[in-house]
Amino acid sequence: MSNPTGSEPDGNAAYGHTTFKRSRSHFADRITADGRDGWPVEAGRYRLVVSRACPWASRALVSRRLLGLEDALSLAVADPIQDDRSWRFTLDEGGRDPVLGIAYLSEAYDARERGYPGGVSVPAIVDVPSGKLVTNDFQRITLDFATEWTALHRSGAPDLYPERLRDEIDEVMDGIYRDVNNGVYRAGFATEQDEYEAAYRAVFRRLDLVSERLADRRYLVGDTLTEADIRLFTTLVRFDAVYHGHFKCNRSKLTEDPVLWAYARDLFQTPGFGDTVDFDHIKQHYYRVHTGINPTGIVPLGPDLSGWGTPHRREQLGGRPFGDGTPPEPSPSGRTRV
Ligand SMILES: N[C@@H](CCC(=O)N[C@@H](CS)C(=O)NCC(=O)O)C(=O)O
Repeated sequence: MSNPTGSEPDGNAAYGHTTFKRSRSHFADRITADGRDGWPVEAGRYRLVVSRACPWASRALVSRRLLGLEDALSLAVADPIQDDRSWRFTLDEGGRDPVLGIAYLSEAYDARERGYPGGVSVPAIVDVPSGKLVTNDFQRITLDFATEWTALHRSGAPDLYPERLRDEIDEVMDGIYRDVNNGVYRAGFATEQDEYEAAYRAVFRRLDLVSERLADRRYLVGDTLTEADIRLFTTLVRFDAVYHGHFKCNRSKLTEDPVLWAYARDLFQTPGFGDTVDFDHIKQHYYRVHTGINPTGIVPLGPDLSGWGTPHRREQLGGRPFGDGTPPEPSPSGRTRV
């Protein structure tokens, strides 16, 4: 079986290094049904910290919604703009997360391990009673939601990582991670022409393959939604807003590939996907935080987002989005902005 977490062996996520390498997540404890790492699955005990700008954190947002974990696992949303102390809770009253009582996510990292050398990243799961970070292992968090948090899933929750399809899901996710999810970052943060070109080519080579795969099947693996679709979605939904321009992945836009565009709209319009997306947070974060590639910090007004709500006609391909289950209730906050 391929490596489902897909972490690269070493390197760091410092943007601006000659070769962009994503760091291995530093805190890789797992929250499991049997609590073997000391962190048992428990309703109300943990807080998920995200930025709605971040594709890795957005996986966790979608998965939490599809599985109905909202009541069991509360949510803290960071300001899309980090300052020099990184992610902060300036969107909350008084600039503090109301449950954890902290102003910066780094305080939870410090509570776990003072002075650890890695960056402060989202997604992160914090143990509410102790205020300590449990995990920031973005590749593992959603797999554990699907397989370890089952006792707390809503009734009708889909199986996002079905056992009989895991090898195929892992293989598909591997290529998508390397060339697409992380490929756009390698292109965007390249500091050498040939490195950028290699990443750009890999992005579009993989997207072309994925587009072919999705031409006559509704979802990436099997005939239901899986973890693989969540991981592709979080990059596709950002593609025209930030990766096409800001990261120079500009051979074509998502909206110019009829298959991928219809697939992305299909997911976007499925409860649990589009209702987690905040295009304003996405654009603010990328264009204002990465001053190395956008020194003026000007945030573009486009693209026009009105197409996201248009009919996709992918139902004609069949497929059973939630398998034997049911969709989640529409988001009470009605977040979808388009
Ligand atoms: N834990 C993963 C990261 C997920 C990630 O890269 N999140 C970004 C936001 S999209 C982040 O928090 N970056 C800040 C940092 O790594 O210091 C890593 O170490 O690379």
